[in-house]
Amino acid sequence: MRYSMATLTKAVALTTLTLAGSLTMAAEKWDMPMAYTDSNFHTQNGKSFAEAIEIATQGKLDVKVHGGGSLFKGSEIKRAVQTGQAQIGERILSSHANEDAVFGFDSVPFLATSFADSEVLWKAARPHFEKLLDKHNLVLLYSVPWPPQGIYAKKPLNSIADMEGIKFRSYSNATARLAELAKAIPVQVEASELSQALSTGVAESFISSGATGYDRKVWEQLTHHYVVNAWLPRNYIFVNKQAWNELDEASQNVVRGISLMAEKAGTARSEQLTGWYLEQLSSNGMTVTEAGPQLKADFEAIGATMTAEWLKDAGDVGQAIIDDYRAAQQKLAHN
Ligand code: PCA
Repeated sequence: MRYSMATLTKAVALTTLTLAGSLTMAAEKWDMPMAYTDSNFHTQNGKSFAEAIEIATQGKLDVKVHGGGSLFKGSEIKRAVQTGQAQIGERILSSHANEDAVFGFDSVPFLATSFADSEVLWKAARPHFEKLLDKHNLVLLYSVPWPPQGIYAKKPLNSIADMEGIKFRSYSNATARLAELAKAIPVQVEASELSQALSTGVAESFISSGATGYDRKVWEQLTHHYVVNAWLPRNYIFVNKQAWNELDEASQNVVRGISLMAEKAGTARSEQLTGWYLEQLSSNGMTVTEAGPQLKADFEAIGATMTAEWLKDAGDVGQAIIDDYRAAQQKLAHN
């Protein structure tokens, strides 16, 4: 993990410097709906973020986290923040790819399969993504990746042919498309409703991280997890533009500084927990293994189709993100 103390120190300094200014503002309350369960690492990180803001502003900005889709369901959070029903929120970015394909830049199969590459891709995408969010009346604060995505099933999968006809839970356009290309049947289910969907037979397989397998104790219904490292989807934290503009500059700087720290800390936590989650799946009785050669080759073929489709749908902005990502990778390789 490239984790720069200097960046953190800069953020702390920025926060401290602006603290005095923030003390004069009127008390402000922000509701922060989050989609994933209270114990999930994203939600924990969001809670630390909210606490840090409260401390740094001495209670002048009070951010109240509502985890597990308790205030707004995952699928409603973005709209709630866009329309000002909530001031700030968190959601998985690729679930909005049905509004604009650019939201799916993190789910292009096998484009960025490690934390290091995910970081490079994020840096390349961020300026383009901020412009897109602006059109949706949102201001970006930070983003944290989930661990890499692998396949869960209740039988061994040796090739994609073994997925034909199975009910495959999706959480985004990309995951639904993957199901279709594998001749499985896509069913959209929120992470918070996954256990129920698995136990009632609404879904019997899905693609996700070890984090969600662990959070939802999927070993109660499923038997296999195949490590595929298809992509690292991101959650992002966004603020309603008006709510943001109503904050004085000093408080905006406090929030920006803490966002920087939350992104670093959340990303480090995600990476740190990746292996641990897989160990938990395994110690609870699941077979956790690398996808075999045929299954891997089949996923790569599906990935190539999905990449071509995404590039077409995401247009010039999508292409610019990929070009900037490739250029950044090349620069890193030459350093
Ligand atoms: N967990 C979330 C999104 C990606 C992930 O790893 C889910 O399965 O809904």
